[in-house]
Amino acid sequence: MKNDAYYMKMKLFPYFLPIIICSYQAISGQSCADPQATPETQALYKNLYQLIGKNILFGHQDDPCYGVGWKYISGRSDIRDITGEYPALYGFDLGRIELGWTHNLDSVPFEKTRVFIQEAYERGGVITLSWHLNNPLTGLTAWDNKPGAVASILPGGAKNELYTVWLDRVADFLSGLKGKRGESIPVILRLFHELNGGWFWWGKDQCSPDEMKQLWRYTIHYLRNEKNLHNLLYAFNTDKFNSGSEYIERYPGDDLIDIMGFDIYQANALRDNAAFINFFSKDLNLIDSVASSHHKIPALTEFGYNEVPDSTWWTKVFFPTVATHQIVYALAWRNAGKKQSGNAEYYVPYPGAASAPDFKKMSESGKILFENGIKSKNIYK
Ligand code: BMA
Repeated sequence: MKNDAYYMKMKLFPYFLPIIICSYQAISGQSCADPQATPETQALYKNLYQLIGKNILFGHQDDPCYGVGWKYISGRSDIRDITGEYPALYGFDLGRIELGWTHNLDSVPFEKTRVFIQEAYERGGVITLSWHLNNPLTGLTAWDNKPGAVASILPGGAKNELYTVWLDRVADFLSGLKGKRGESIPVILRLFHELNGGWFWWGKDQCSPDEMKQLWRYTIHYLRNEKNLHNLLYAFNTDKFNSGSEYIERYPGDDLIDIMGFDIYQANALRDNAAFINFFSKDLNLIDSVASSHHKIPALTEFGYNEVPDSTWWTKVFFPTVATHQIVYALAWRNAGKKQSGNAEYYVPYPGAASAPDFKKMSESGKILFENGIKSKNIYK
């Protein structure tokens, strides 16, 4: 028999419902780390979270800027030339914005980046930004890996003031990203990438795990609270890694991070398809479980096989490996084309490239999303 207490509970249920839903969202990872995130940013997070295990957004660095054999041709994109569609995700880099330069380390003008971001957003695409910032201690490039730079920009350090000026310049750019209704365009900010490697000044041999965590906390706190930026999701990403404990060693905390990813390239010791698949699968398994235990979104934040010398690489190596995992996006690195050194650098095919037909075939799988697929997801609503 149902007693009075039962009926009382049923009466109060509607009042408790919002509390129940909010706690469920926090536990299930359905809300992003910034409690003040703009509605579009929250929607992006929630919708990406829903895609876990279902779809993978295909991304490309600098996609509308240039490709193999062309630069700044309106409407052009190597991905679009092959598939008829732009990618679903667009990567750009802020390196040198900190110096007040008008163009980045790869000569892309920031004014063009801003316009490309707006156009990508209007097409329903997702934007991620990396930042190859110079070494604040020496003034040399991001690859100047002498130790001490991280410590120098923390509060109390000799370069802390300089670093805040650099963050102000980043914040100016980010706050200028507006959609047609004047809303801020959401951006996935991928800071201090490949931090378990030793090649950048923020790398593992250049600072302690604690210093790195402090830098993350300081940076996000500054952008969120001092600069009032609430259109950002933050991506934490290592290079390829050997274990869950290596991955998490420099992770700053669930209250700061939204996306957990890693970068991997088919090169050097992993040049062979079998060796690459083996390592790649192992890291995908690890990222699946680490992201799921932290209720975060898993991603492949950079990948590539330079010049894609295997004509069936997309359907025989890349697709079967990623398709059985949880990552929601995969960002192929830039199609720099022929460089002055005579070497070429490109990670997605262009018309006439050996792997172009195979890439087109993969694009028709339905699992990997490009422009049309992402548009239909209404990711900002
Ligand atoms: C590297 C190469 C460089 C480039 C840098 C930053 O991997 O593509 O040519 O300057 O990324 O984009």
